[in-house]
Amino acid sequence: MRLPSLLLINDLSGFGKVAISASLPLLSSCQIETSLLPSVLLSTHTAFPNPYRCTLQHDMSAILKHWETLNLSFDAILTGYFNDDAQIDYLLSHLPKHQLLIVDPVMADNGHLYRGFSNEYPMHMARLCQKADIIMPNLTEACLLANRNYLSTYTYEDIQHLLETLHTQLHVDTIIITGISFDKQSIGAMFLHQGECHYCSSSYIPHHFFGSGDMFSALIAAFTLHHIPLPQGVQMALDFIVACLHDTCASNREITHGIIFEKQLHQLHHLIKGNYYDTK
Ligand code: PXL
Repeated sequence: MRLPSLLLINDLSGFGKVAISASLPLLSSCQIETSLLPSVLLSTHTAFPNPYRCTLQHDMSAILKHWETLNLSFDAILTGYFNDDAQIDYLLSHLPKHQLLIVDPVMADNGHLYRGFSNEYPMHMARLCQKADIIMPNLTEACLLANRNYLSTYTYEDIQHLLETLHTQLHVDTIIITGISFDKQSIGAMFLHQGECHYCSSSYIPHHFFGSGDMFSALIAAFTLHHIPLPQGVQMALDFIVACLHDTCASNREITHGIIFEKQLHQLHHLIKGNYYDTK
């Protein structure tokens, strides 16, 4: 019995629990055998002032070169945060063998590109998305990928139209837009999958939680690899994250220090083991 294998390409932020440090514990708890290709080394995520930052572009090419000699392949590759345009371009032509490419186009939030990215970065990210089977932008990233202005207010039909535009422009089968809220109490994800639009939501907790998107993409990747139907997987991912956000708020420590997911990891073990574990 083989566990599903996944290559996680994301940054390594020492403090603040984003990217690899938010995704890896979840993937392991979901019984996904995870390999790592770090894109950037940072002291903290970029919401802290002046983080130490070291691009691992040179290391990345050396690692991929070595892996070529081992003829490695993965059931899925999940990508997140990159250093710059050039790193995306490099990966586009050097991705190891895989069945499924899942892209979380981490680059922006609340209508703004993250610090340090060029104005051309979304165009490079769009090229990577064109190769993907699943993409999961937040609303800001979805607007940037579609090359349109940020939607500060929207209706269900606006998001449906945005999903269809992205589907036509990028030729991606499954598009999940996160951070969608139609009322004050709930927030969730709207997605286009097998030609149909769906919306799933959970309680809205009014704070900005760094790493929540990384947790979401890790869970969707894991649930997909375990053949859990997407509408069910999206709801499970949202509910799991909300439970972690409650733990984080209850702890009374700084929210920028990261989401407290540790207390809930056992839930993932039960979700996978109890219901959906693929024994092929
Ligand atoms: O969670 C997304 C993310 C990943 N990596 C770095 C970040 C952020 C969000 O701020 O700063 C370095």
